[in-house]
Amino acid sequence: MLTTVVGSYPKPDYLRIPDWFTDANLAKGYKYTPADYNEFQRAADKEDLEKQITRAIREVIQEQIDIGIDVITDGELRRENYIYHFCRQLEGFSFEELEKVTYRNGATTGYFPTVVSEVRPRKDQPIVVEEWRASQGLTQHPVKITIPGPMTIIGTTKNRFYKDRRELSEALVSVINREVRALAAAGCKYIQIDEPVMMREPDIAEDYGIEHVSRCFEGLPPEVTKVVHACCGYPLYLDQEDYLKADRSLYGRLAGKLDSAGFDRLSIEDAHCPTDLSFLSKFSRTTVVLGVVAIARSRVETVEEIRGRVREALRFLPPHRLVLAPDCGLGFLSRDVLRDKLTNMVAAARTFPEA
Ligand code: MET
Repeated sequence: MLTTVVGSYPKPDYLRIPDWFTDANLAKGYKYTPADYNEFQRAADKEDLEKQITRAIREVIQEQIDIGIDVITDGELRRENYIYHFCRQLEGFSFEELEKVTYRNGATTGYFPTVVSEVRPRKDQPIVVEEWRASQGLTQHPVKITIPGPMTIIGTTKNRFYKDRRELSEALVSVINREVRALAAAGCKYIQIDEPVMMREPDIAEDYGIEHVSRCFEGLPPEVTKVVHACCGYPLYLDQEDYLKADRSLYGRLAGKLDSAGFDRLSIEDAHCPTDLSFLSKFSRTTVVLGVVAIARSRVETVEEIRGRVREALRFLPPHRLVLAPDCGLGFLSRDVLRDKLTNMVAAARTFPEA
């Protein structure tokens, strides 16, 4: 059975890019905002930073290969987070005019970048293609790239320009689709759109959100694997148990629409809070990437425990349509813990023969 990761890795100590995981880990006192990153960007020695990024990416790529992960990423190591890194490179988003926002029923406050003019690529340049090419240049192993989806971008920014969120979503679809086509033309074989906000806004997901994600992938050749990631949300720090996850029963509600949207793989979480997996039988064509290790809990899942969840999933899905992964990005975990978790995940996967 195949394995993959969802994207992010913790940054090593020598790579001092501020991100919301560092915040989460060091935190309690220091609050990450995009403004901190603005400062960092202004002060950074770009050449030095690029060398550190390359070193760090080389290390995480090698680590995933050594562990035996089939579809690897570059750990998103050059990114402050999986959303803003993309938006910063677009015209239309302001990272200087931030707006204070309270969300998740008042549980979280953040400073959101604002949309202040038409959203389009700056200087007509692709955004993540160079980033992917640099990472892919370090290995023969295919590297998956991740891009935030329209609902997720809208969920962590403030629209001050477009008439409504649907119009902004349309603009984002066309930017993302250009990007996705450019990645395919450059030879990228695994493209993942991160769209966890679908799980927080199921009505919009059903109305047009899922359709917009499928339009982001329009025009791709069949050899490119289209992945959508939809977890139930990051906490603020490791081992936080009381955070407000999206409702997992929504997987069942959205399954039919997601299954007919044309995605090759749908990445969902299960490890943090295992529930009834019978909704998996609603997927008749999509491969499910099942989260079998929790990313915000330091306890390492055993091989037997993971095998148990896989056996349960196999009651509802054939083995060739099941891939194992962590619930989400790995940025909260220490390198030792995440290595142990991924090693157990791969060991469990190898006990299930491919169909
Ligand atoms: N690719 C992103 C990551 O690995 C997905 C985040 S979804 C909350 O962090």
